[in-house]
Amino acid sequence: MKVCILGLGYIGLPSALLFASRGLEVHGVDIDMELIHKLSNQLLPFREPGLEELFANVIETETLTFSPEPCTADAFIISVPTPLDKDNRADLSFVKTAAKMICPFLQKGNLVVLESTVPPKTVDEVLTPLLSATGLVIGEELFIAHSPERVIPGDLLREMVENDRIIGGINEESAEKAANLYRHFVKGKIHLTDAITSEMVKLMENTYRDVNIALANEFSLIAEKEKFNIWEAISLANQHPRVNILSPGPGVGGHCIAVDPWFIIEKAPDHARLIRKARFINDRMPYFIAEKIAKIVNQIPDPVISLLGLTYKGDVDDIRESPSIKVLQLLKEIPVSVKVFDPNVDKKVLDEQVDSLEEVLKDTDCCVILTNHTLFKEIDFKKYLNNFRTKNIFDTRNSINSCGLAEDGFAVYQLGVS
Ligand code: SAJ
Repeated sequence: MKVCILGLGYIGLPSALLFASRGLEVHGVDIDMELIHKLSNQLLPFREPGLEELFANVIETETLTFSPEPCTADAFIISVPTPLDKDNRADLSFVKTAAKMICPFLQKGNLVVLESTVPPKTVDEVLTPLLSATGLVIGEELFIAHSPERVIPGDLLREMVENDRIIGGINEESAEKAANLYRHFVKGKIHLTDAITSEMVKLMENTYRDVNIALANEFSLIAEKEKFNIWEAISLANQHPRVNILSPGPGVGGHCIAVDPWFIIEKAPDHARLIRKARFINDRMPYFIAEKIAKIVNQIPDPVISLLGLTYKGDVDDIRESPSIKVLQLLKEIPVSVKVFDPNVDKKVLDEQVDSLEEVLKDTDCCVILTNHTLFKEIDFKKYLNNFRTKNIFDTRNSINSCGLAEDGFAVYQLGVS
C-alpha cells in the first residue's frame, strides 16, 4: 500500500514517519523546497520527543521519499495549514492547492483524507467539488473522508498512536477505507461518522478548551480585584468530582486553540456568542500582563524587563501565535527596555532575544515568567541574586517555587494573586 501525504508540518511529517514505520510506502509532499531539501538530508524542521529516533529508523527501511510533487498512490492525506485571514476567516487556499495538485494522480479506488482543521462543510462544499474534476464517481470510484488530528505538541507521537480517532466519510465506504488506513498505526478506538460531524468535533474540542481557559482567565482577574489566590481556589474547586477548570495565563497561543473557534464563529456568527467572548477574553490577557508589568516597575527609572519564554507554551519550540510575543510588542510601546530568553528557540527571531539566563537577568528590574518550561520551574533565583538590579519576579504561570525568595529580598508577583 502506498500513501501520499501533502503537507509535512507538525502533523503530516509524524504521520508520514508512522505509516512508513509500519511498512507502508510513503511519499511526502510539500511546496516548501527548503523543507524538502532538509528532510531529504535527514534533518528535522522542528523538535518533538521521539521524532528523531523514529526518523532515523524509518530512513533505514527506505520506504519514504520526499518531493514537491505528488505521485500515484492508493491513499492521499491532505495535512496542510488552514490559517486565519485578516478578517478571522479560514484561509483554505492551501487545501484547495493540495486538492488541485493531486487531481492528475487520482485513480479509480483511491482514498483522499483531509486531516486539516476546517470550517464545517469544507469536505462537502470545497474539497469534493474540486476532486470531482477527475471525472471519477465520488463515493464509488473515489472515496473521501475527514479525519482530524487531535494530538498535543510535546507528546505527539504517543497520542497519534494511542488516542481515539474520528473519521467522517462522505459515505460509509469512504469512512471504512480511511479506518483501514489509520489502523496501520492507531491503537486507540476508531469512531466512524459523517464528514461535517468530524469537522465539528475537532472544532468543538479546541473551542471547549478555549472557553474553559477564558473562564480561568476571567476568574484570575476577579481574584486580583477581590484579593484571593486563584491558583489555590482553582485547585480546591477541581477537587469537586465534576469540575475541571484549566489554568489562567498570559494568553492562548499556538496554531489551534487561538484559531479554530473562529471557524465556528465564521459559520454561525449570531449563535457563537460565548465562543466569541472567550476569544476576546483570552486575547486581552497579554494586555493585562503588560499593564501589570508596567505597574510593578512604575517607580523605577529606565526600567529593564526580562521576559522568560517565547514559545506559546512550555516544553515546545513553537512560537506561533505566542502570547509572549504580544506581551513583548506591548512593552515596546512604553518606555522600558526589554530582553527575552528562551532556551527552546535556537534561531534569533527577535532583536530583544538574548542567549542565556545569565544575560537576560543582568541588571533586570523585573523578571517575568511567560512560558512554563520545565527548565524555568527549576531556576534557583538565589543564584542570580546579583544579576537583579531590583528583585521583582512576576510569575504568570504559577510556575516557580517561591519558597524563601522573600527572605532574600525578592518581591514575587503572580497572575491571579493581588
Ligand atoms: N493554556 C492556558 N491554560 C491552560 C492550558 C493551556 O493558558 O490550562 C494555553 C497554553 O499555554 C497555550 C494554549 O493555551 O498558549 C494552547 O495550549 P494547549 O496545550 O491547550 O493546546 P495545543 O494548542 O498545544 O493543542 C491543542 C490540543 N487540543 C485539546 O486539548 C482539545 C490538541 O489535542 C490538538 O490536537 C491541538 O490543539 C490541535 O492541533 O488542534
